[in-house]
Amino acid sequence: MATASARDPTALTALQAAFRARYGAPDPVAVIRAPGRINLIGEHIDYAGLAVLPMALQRHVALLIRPRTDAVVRIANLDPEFPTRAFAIGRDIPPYPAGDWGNYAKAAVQALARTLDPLDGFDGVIGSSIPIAAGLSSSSALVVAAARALLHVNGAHPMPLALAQQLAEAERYVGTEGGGMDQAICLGAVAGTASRVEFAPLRLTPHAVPPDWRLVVAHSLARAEKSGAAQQRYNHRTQECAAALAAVTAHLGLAGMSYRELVAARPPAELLEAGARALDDPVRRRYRHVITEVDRVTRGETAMARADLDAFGAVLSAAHASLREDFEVSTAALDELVQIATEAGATGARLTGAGMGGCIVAAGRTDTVDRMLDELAARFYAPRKIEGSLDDVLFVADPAGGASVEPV
Ligand code: NG1
Repeated sequence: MATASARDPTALTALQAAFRARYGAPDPVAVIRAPGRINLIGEHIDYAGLAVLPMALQRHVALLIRPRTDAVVRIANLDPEFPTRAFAIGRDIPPYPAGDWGNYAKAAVQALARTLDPLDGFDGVIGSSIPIAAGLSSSSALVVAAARALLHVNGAHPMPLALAQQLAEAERYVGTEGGGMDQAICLGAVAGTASRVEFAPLRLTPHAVPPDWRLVVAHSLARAEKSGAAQQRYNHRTQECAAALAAVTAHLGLAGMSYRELVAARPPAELLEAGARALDDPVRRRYRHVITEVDRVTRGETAMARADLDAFGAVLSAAHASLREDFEVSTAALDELVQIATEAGATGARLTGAGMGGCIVAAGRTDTVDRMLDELAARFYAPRKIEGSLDDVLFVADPAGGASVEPV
């Protein structure tokens, strides 16, 4: 994973200097790096147990650590927005108030303490290059980094996919009824690829991202905080999808089936017809998004395997329309970004992650990417005020590998 400029908060030198200033001797022993991700296709269906196609990012969380000899975890954050957090390891850790960043570390630590008790803690300094609350999975990267840190100082080495499954459960500590995509790709990604992620049992199948494809990430400048209204809206969508499943399976005489069993049992046209009969609006549209997104995941994967960027882009754009009209998780700014990217030569674009703010991903090629970046900069960002640099909100995604631990 690259650690670029001097102001990069994931650069080892920046973390080491902060560590020394904060804690003094002895020196830290290891750095954990956990990537963010873009989801290429398969949005709002992981929590229905349906397959998705995310890709890990070069943007990541870096956590520099040294072991402690007691059961305390202490983490200082290079970002002054997030004050230092210290707490005792235990099987029932009381959470900080909703929205506190320390809850993501507590989520990981509590889950591991329930299976690996007793554990020693660590002192850590954390930095992140993942835009926060942007649909790029900064939260799961933090959960994964805290977990890998605790495991490292205690000499435990679980298999990545078993850990991913455990951490998907663990992250619900913060109140989000999330699926398991983010933890899976953060731990299981292979550099240069996107992965089809399947659930129960968790399985990752990497697909090479064609080398001339360029995936542009553009931030709408609105945070989708999962601690307030966005969390309620997200959880409400998961409940709507569950209610749709119950009604449609009952209507078809297939009560008790999961979404995965249902889509294997009946063709999409029949499932859509059943939804139209059994459901009322807006649950009918939520369900229609889920059923049509399953087909888009298959088409997206096929397009990637054939290096057919036009077909891939068409899938992204169709997914955005579905997320906007049927799932209702887009915003005016996300729609504008999609429109600008498409007019600037992207073969397709869509919001990525949970939506309601956050980012889009737009598909282009080596010969179109500069125009996409230029037009997004001129038409979307130039008229607005950006905190930090343009590169923080507009960048090309490199397909990165999964979380790592390196001695320092
Ligand atoms: P974001 O908000 O992009 O980090 C969330 C969920 C995913 C998935 C997507 C929507 C968590 C940790 N992540 O991701 O599991 O459901 O929304 O596809 O809850």
